[in-house]
Formats: sequence, C-alpha cells, structure tokens
Amino acid sequence: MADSIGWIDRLKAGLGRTSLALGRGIDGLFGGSKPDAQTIQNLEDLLIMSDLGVTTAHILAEKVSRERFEEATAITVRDALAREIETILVPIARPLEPDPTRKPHIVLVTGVNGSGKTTTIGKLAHFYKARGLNVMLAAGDTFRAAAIEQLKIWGERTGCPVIASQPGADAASLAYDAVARAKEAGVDLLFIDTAGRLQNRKELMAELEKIVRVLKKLDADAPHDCLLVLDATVGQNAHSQVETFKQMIGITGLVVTKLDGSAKGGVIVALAEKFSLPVHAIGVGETADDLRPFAARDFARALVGLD
Ligand SMILES: Nc1nc2c(ncn2[C@@H]2O[C@H](COP(=O)(O)OP(=O)(O)O)[C@@H](O)[C@H]2O)c(=O)[nH]1
Ligand SMILES: [Mg+2]
Repeated sequence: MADSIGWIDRLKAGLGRTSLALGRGIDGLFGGSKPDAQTIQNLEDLLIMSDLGVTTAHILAEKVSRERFEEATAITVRDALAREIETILVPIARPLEPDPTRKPHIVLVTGVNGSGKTTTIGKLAHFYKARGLNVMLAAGDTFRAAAIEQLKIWGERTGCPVIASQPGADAASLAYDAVARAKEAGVDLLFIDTAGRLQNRKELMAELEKIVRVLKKLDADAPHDCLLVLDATVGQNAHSQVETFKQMIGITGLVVTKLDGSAKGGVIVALAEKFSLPVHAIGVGETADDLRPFAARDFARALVGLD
C-alpha cells in the first residue's frame, strides 16, 4: 500500500515539529528510572506546549504517572502516551456516513475563510464519487466570485454537477434550488459550500441560519450533517471556532485540514476531550486524494513520533 505509506509519511512530516518537540522532550525527561513528581509536571508542561490543551495535558500526565513503570525509558513513555491519546481519539474517529435512504443526504459545510471548506468539499466529492455515490455540489459561498469558480473547478475535476448563481446572490435561495435539483436528479449526497466571514459574525450567522431554515422547509431533518472545517495551523484558536459555530448552527462533525503543514496537530486531542465531536477526516494536502479518514492509532503514534 504505497499510497497509505505516502500519506502517513506526510502526516508525520506535517506533525514533525510537534512530534519532534514532544519526542525530544520525553527523551530528555525519562532516562530509565521511576518518574518523580517533577518529571510528571515537566511532561505536563511539554504536552501543553504541544497544543494538547491544559486539561488534556493534565489528564495524560496523570495517566502516565499511574503506569507502574519498572523503568520509564523514553520509548516506554512514548508508547504509553500514544496508547492514552489513542483511547481519547477512538470515540471521535468516525467517518461521515451518508444515509442511503435520503436522496439527497444534505451536508452543510461551514468554517472561517481559508480553513479549507471548498477544497474539502472537492476531496469529499471525489471520495464518495469513487464509492459509486451520485454527488452534487452547491456554491453557497456567493460572497466571492472566485469561490464560485473554485467550486466549479472541483466539480469538473470530480465529475460532479455544481449548482451556482451569480456573486452576491442569496445563499439560502441557492441552497433551496440545489436541494430541489438534487431531488429531481436522484442525487445521493449534496454538499453545500458556505461563506466564512467571521469578521462579520452577525451577517454570517444570519446567512447560515437562513440557509438552515430554508433547508428545513424541504426536509425537516436537513441539514443531515453540519461540518465544521478547521485549519490545524490555528492551534488553540480552533476551540473558539468550534464554540462559535456550535452556537450559531450546531455542528455534527469536524474535518481538520492542513495537517501536512502544521506544527499544531496536537489540538485535535484537546478538541476531542472538550467537545467529543466526531472528526470525520483530515486534510494532508491540496489535491483530491489528500483527504484521509481520521485514524486514531496512526494519528496518536505520529504525534509522539512513533512508527
Ligand atoms: N497544505 C494544505 N493546504 C490545504 C488543505 N486544505 C486546503 N488547503 C489550501 O488552503 C487554501 C484555502 O482553502 P479553501 O478550500 O479555499 O478554503 P475556504 O475559504 O474555507 O473555502 C487553499 O489554497 C487550499 O488549497 C490541506 O489539507 N493541506
Ligand atoms: Mg471557499
């Protein structure tokens, strides 16, 4: 599986600065004797500096301190940490599962500007198309002409129809039209792109609420999934983005992007502890194939620099 080796390597390279700092830190702290309280405190600090968050860092350090190490070497501690992190991540590592009885299964994709929404939609379209689903895209970021063009390019690339209107058009009407067209065409899965102007939170909230309201007129259960796309490079700022979008429209799952180039991937562990929201997939690059299911064990081991 050359392909899977490729992406794990990219994930590792992306997490490189985090795992290097964590790995080296652990190497410096654990030299084969039983860890004392100061060592555990230093481990906690190290985990905080690696973006795992204060609460999670404390919990993890506690767990390591409770391991009955005969001799706590760097490798046994890395291994113990990876196992604990994996335990935190297992419940949230859940793929997006379109309900085949819904035609279409409607996925609203939200997030701040530049987080990777449009790119993620392109990658998800590619993924589900390859699995035989009939996929449609809706260019609901009507704010910028470039955003509409960008989605159209992804539509061509993946062979999925794109429903779009003019820049400045009402995003909710566009969403409404897209659902109607998707129903007519017997589409399995509809992704609705949105604008992400967090600097104008009121307007954004009004727009998102209106989209949801309009979707519910066509299907009371819609949107069936509400994804928040997070850029891993923002680190701890991801917390406030989750809070904000949760408040605005309710989020059912996360996609974390740019893990190929982030030193702050540890934030996923902190988000898992705090919000328990599923992480459906991770982005490790800019092409259609650079979206991967979130795998708890792979991620946990890569984070502490283990193979
Ligand atoms: N390296 C890398 N770049 C990404 C990833 N996802 C998105 N991007 C890039 O991030 C930039 C913003 O993405 P875009 O999808 O336009 O964000 P949007 O404003 O949320 O729709 C683009 O240049 C994308 O190619 C990823 O997983 N890795
Ligand atoms: Mg976009």
